Amino acid sequence: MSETIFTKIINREIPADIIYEDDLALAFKDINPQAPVHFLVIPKKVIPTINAIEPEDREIVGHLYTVAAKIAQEMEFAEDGYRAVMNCNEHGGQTVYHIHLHVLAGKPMGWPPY
Ligand code: DGP
Repeated sequence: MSETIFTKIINREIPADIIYEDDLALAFKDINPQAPVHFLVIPKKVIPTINAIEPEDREIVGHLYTVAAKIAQEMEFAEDGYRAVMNCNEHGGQTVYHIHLHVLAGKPMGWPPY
């Protein structure tokens, strides 16, 4: 599996503002925030895109949402609401090929997202 900058963040080879970590996942603030709150929840396992998710990854991928909701409760934006989204490949706007859940909050989100 090809590694990305997110592997370097997991391995503490480059700095990031890490807000949560467990055996399966890491969450850190996005370097280019698109909302008052914008962080990424990533699996420690390298999975390049949504298309590469295998059946055995179901627990890991589901866990990303559990982590997002836990942080939303802790940061007290769960009730107001938030956007949790994963981009896939070029048309999805993906730039880092290690799946990541964007969590955006702190203001009403627009829809459609373009
Ligand atoms: P996407 O376009 O969905 O692949 O989102 C990638 C996000 O990753 C983008 O919002 C910016 C963020 N990002 C890229 N490089 C870094 C980095 O080195 N540190 C942090 N904290 N975020 C990064």
